[in-house]
Amino acid sequence: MTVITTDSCRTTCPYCGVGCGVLAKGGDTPSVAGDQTHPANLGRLCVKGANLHETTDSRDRLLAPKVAGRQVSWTDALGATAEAIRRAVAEHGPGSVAFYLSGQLLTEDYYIANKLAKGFIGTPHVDTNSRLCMSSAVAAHKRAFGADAVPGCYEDLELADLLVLVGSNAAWNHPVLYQRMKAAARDGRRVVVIDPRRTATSELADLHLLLRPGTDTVLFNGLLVWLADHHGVDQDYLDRHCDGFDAALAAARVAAPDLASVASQCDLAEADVETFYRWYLETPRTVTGFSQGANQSVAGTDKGNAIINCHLATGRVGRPGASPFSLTGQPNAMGGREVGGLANTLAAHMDYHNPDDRALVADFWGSDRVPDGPGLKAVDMFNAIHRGDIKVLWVMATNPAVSLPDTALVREALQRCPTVIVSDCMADTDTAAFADILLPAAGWGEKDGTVTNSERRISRQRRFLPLAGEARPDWWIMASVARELGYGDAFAYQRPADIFREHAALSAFGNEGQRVFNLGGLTQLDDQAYDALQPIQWPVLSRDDGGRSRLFGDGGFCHPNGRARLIAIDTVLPVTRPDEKQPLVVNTGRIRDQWHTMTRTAKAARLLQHRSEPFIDVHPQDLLRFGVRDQGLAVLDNQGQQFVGRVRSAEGQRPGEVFVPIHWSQRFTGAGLASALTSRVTDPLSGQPESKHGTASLRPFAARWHARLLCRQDRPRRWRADYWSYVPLADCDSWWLAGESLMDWASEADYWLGGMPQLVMSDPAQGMFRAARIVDGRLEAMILVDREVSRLPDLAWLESCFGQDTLSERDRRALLAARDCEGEDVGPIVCSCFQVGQYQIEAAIAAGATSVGTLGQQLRCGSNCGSCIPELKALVESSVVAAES
Ligand SMILES: Nc1nc2c(c(=O)[nH]1)N[C@H]1C(S)=C(S)[C@@H](COP(=O)(O)OP(=O)(O)OC[C@H]3O[C@@H](n4cnc5c(=O)[nH]c(N)nc54)[C@H](O)[C@@H]3O)O[C@H]1N2
Ligand SMILES: Nc1nc2c(c(=O)[nH]1)N[C@H]1C(S)=C(S)[C@@H](COP(=O)(O)OP(=O)(O)OC[C@H]3O[C@@H](n4cnc5c(=O)[nH]c(N)nc54)[C@H](O)[C@@H]3O)O[C@H]1N2
Ligand code: SF4
Ligand SMILES: [Mo]
Repeated sequence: MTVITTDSCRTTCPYCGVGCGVLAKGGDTPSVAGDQTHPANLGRLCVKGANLHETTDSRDRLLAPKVAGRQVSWTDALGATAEAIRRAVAEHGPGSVAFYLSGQLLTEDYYIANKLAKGFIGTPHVDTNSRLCMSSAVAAHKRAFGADAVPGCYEDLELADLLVLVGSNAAWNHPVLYQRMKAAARDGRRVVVIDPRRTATSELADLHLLLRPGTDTVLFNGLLVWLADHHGVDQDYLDRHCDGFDAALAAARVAAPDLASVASQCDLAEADVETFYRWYLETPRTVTGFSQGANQSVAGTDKGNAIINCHLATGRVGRPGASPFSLTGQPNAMGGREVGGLANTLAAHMDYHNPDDRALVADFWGSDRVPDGPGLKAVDMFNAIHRGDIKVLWVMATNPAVSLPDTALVREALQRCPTVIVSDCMADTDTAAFADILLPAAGWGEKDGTVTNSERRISRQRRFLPLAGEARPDWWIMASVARELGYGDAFAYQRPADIFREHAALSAFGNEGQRVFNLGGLTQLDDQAYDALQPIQWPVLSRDDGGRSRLFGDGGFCHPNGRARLIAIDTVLPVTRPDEKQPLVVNTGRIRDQWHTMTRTAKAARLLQHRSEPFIDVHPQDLLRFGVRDQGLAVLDNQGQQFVGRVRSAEGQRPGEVFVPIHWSQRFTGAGLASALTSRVTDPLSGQPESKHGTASLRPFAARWHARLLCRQDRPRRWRADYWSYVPLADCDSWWLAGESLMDWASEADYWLGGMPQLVMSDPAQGMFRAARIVDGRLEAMILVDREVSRLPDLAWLESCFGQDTLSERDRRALLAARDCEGEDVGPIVCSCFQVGQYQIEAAIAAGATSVGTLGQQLRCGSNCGSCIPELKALVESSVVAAES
């Protein structure tokens, strides 16, 4: 969409693990476009990537360090940070200091955090939000292959004749990779989606297995049994490369003896299970992609191994179009795993349980403080903080008050912790509210380093913007604190390239081939070569090594005997189970246009058009059962922790199960935290929480009134209302509001509008009230109240009135009608790129557009990033159904 001139910078998108290459330009009008030379995306970007330039201004940024709420100099902030750490170590030992890191740090930042904590402060308590994300996949890889290595690459998802997606809504969460999967459609290629709800990804499915949540191991154990009973096992491959097949099969026969048992345990039709098994049996080129529906479970590691077992039994590992494939979430989830960001690993894929590894790392760092054993995993770390065992917590590039399960306890822990240090690029996050020391981090475009994507590909993120305010790169902040603590010699880095070379050298140090993660060929990069580094897949063993797209194609696994292991899997079902008081299962996950806790994506107004409020997807049967209405508000309650959201009638849900988004924090809404509904239950091996399986009761929110409020951008964010949800727009701020008791609007209006209104319209019989405040001819604030939410107008036109310095007389007259009488109401925006609304699309369909392609030609919708194509398709299909019935 944006024309990029030659002076643009080649960098990488900071959102998902696809790791798309971006051409970015700074200056007065920043712009972005897809990098056609990057092998991950070949020029494509999804809607989040395409709107990156709208997130780089300084609004809402943390621009200076703060201690105890007061702005201070960097010297003081670094001093206070070092002093808190020094005191905790002296009084309570190094184990009283904890680091909670993130897969959104660059590898260089991550390396420094790990070196400072484990190597010099001497605390093992370094964990990361990857614990909530990929730790089950990590544990499964290690059990099966002996190392945390993804055997395949993106091309395999295209080459596969059978693509199985387990617990992945790739259409929304790995959109560019999904476009590649989709473009690979051909005769004979099949896709199976395994997910307890229908998603945008179902569009691609030849078969969708809407299984009972948490029963994936039964399904894959059943597959192993079926393969064994139908001559589907590659005995030669097993003999040459694998251990553990007999025990795995024996366990599978107990857990999933036959089709009937699998179908009943997973709540699937026997014929569908058989179809899936038959396709798997028949198709040598099979790839199984798995993501959070597998990982975020008390049996997350087992799910991964149950999937990998079937690939090992059929010899489908690391071969073109045949591999298990873990879809990683964050842009640098993989880099974090490489530097040892997880509490149970050391660094460069070395482990505590191997005494040689510990000695090697200590030797390389020249440190005698490397801890003896693993530290606390995220959920246990916050339990320890709550108990008072941790005195200093340093949170970096993650928002645990929102993303960890059981948010009430997490917030209490943050409250109790004597010193909380938060490094973030944004000022007002739910976690920052608990910070004693706030450190402003450089954001995307301002920082420089490397990230590793889902297919082990290392890419450069490059700087193309000046630092905002006093923000500094995370590595600089930590290296400066290290110097304050007296470790200057070990942290004398001048630039990220220095750190990268050291990280690469550690990966090769004492590595005689036993560690597959090896960047030996990159240890000699000079600064210029680092700047020019092209995307490359590890391992990279020598200077002229171009990297490796696949691993283990001919065996050569990383267990000491060089063989892979099949794992015996028993059935472990979700621990949090519905009962009479909390009869609904709560599934949680992502939406297309937002990134996690919205700190950055909500800055791009168009990314809030697709879903502007927290919502609850409810099956139509459950609407009746719980007395809630489509588009009405409802309350999910988990032992007093509540989630209030807009109900959406969803045929694609299984009855008895609801879905809520994870994105809304207390900064954006009064009570819309998914983590209020999930518990601290974790997988015993990986420590990953069961975030996909909470329980709750559901009741209608008895709204007596609904409202939209619009204000210029200098008003408070949070309101005195039973329900409020903040929706930043391009030219003003706005809110959804609702209340359970009636209001006297005439006397309340000045509270909402920040002063007395000049225009008022009121119809008490209809429960309607509208008022606008205009100062010196400029629209300042406006409120629109109605008894029925469906009667509230679309805000597009009103928003444009905030863009004017002086309202025209015509617009002033139309204000209370809330629409330009001559303009068109386009309906809810479906295509964010070209701002095409649902009514426009429906009108085009009614006028004869019968395909997504035609809609694209007529309205342009779906013709840029393609993220809305599943919805366009659904609109076309629903009109066909309507016409037929
Ligand atoms: N737009 C957007 N994209 C993102 C992100 C984002 O915030 N926004 N975040 C990124 C990150 S960090 C991650 S980790 C990835 C996550 O990517 P995904 O894993 O695709 O994301 P989720 O929506 O969390 O969950 C995927 C699916 O798991 C299903 N599921 C729930 N329970 C089960 C079960 O028991 N079995 C099975 N088979 N499926 C189940 C859910 O219904 C859901 O559709 O997305 C990345 N991409
Ligand atoms: N119920 C439920 N809970 C979940 C999940 C789920 O599916 N269901 N998914 C889990 C998963 S997979 C994940 S990955 C987590 C994600 O959850 P979080 O990591 O908590 O979410 P983010 O909003 O990505 O937090 C990143 C923070 O870092 C800041 N930031 C951005 N760039 C930088 C930088 O360069 N430096 C610094 N210092 N800060 C920066 C951002 O402003 C933001 O505050 O949530 C997990 N929680
Ligand atoms: S697919 Fe992921 S990496 Fe690519 S542009 Fe979208 S969010 Fe960024
Ligand atoms: Mo994640």
